[in-house]
Amino acid sequence: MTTSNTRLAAWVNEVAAKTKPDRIHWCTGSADEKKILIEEMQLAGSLIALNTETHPGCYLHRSDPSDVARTEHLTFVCSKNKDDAGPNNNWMEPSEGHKKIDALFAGCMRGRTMYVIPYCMGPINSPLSRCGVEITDSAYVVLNMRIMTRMGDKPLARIEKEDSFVKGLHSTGDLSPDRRFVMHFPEELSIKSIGSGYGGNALLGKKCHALRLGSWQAKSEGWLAEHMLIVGIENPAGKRHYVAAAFPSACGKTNLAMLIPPQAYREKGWKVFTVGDDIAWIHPGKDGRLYAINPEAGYFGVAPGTASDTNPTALNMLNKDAIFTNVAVTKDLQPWWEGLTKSAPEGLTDWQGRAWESGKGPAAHPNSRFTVSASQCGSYTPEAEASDGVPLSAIIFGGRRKELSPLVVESVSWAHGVFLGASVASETTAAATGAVGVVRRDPMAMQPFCGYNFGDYWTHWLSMGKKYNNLPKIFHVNWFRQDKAGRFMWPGFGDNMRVLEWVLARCEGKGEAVRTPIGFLPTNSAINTEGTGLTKETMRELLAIEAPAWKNEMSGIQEYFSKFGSHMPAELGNELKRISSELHG
Ligand code: OXD
Ligand code: MN
Repeated sequence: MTTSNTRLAAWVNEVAAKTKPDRIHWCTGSADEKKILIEEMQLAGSLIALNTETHPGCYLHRSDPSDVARTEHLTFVCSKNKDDAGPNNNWMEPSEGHKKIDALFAGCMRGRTMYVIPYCMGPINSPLSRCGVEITDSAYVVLNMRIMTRMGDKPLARIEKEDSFVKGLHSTGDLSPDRRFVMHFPEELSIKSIGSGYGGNALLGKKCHALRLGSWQAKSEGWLAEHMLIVGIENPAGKRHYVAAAFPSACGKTNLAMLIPPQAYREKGWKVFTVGDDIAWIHPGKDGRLYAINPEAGYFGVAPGTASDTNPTALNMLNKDAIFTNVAVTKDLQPWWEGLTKSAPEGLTDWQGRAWESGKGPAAHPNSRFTVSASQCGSYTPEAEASDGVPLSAIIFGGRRKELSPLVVESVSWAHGVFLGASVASETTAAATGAVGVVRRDPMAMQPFCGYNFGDYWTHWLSMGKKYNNLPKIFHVNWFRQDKAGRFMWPGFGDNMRVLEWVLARCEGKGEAVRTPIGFLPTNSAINTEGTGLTKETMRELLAIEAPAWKNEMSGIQEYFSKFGSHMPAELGNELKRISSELHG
């Protein structure tokens, strides 16, 4: 197969001339293609079939041990002006970026197959969706893109019709971190990534296209590309609300997207529907509301901690046709990870293929993953295919913070909501290389993903408040508060429904709240804690505002904002001043 699109054909030829593959395969997305790729990978030892009785169609892939997470320090935005990338991105001048990375691509596919993957981010017929083509030498990438995007013949036909696509060039290279780069050229709508086979670095439709280039395009076209799950919640009266929520990587987006309400809520008729677990493309509608689509078609979720009590919906969708990366396996080849069962079964093989021994580190890598089609999710809703997206009632920002940040707070205005998003801070996780558990600023959970200057990004967010009059309400939540003994104070998971109930009540003009300097907080009895065993004292603590600690936080935010100099929108400075003065008052 080839293509009638001359730009695409020319680019594929140009890449082949540079990388020198032995053969070129245009991916169609067919079932036969999948079967052949799996067989080839099994022969090469890069895919291991799991237990066919308990996990039919499931496979394990083990990465190079130095290639198990996103590498933010090797990720660049190569815009013409450094200022456009902003202090939140690593920057390289575009011609220097091309030169550096092209030297690594020279001849890198010798002896390998070059796969050409046409893909579509978003429902195939939606005007809000965007297409791309990823060229890669990794069959693992092809199999994952097949699940995570609409891939093959249909996107190619759309590309040929529209003559518009993002160019993504990827090679695993020699997998050395010393020769690894992920570069974005936003003005050219192109991506080049070499030296890693890891999801966020290698499945270019996801973070590189849908977030970094997506956010750049969204700014110039008047929409938002966000690191957000999308969930539908139906109340007992049958009214369905959609909520988009941004949390940093590995902070429970998949769990919230697939939440199962507590039994008493289910009995009353509350229902939850999953639209997406990681990325939302949000467009203003004619009615002044914001509408979200999930550009992805599958989940690339964190395995550890996924269990029958934390996320039974996720666990149930992993019993067939899933790819597991860097998990452990049991004696009879079932996937296993920390948290799956109360204790580790005998005879585990760890994520590096070694016999596992207790006390010698985790059996599954802390950032081990599953890849599975969204349609296998028990709470999947066909609304995920709606071409205009789903209307948002609320936007929630959240971080992982042991202290300070209350369970939930509602913004007093759109500008204050943008401030709440811009001031998100969170403890780092294993989703990126580097230290874990360190508090860092992660505005809108987009620190690793915003493809341009955060100052301009916040200005763009603020502009929505000036243009549209039916916008969702904005909230901030923190599920991760700990007591002095280091125990989580809030039960989380399904019980987060209790907070969402208050959030949705507020969206309907109900729900009791008190105005504080940092926003509207639920009154002490506004959140239903029946059946949780939570004491009044714990709830009081979860909703308390400690003025000295908050003043300190405001100084930290001010210092952070000052990095963005003249790009910093005045409105956020005004919010900061207002809150600081109310805290002093
Ligand atoms: C992800 C991430 O893989 O955020 O979604 O790292
Ligand atoms: Mn993510």
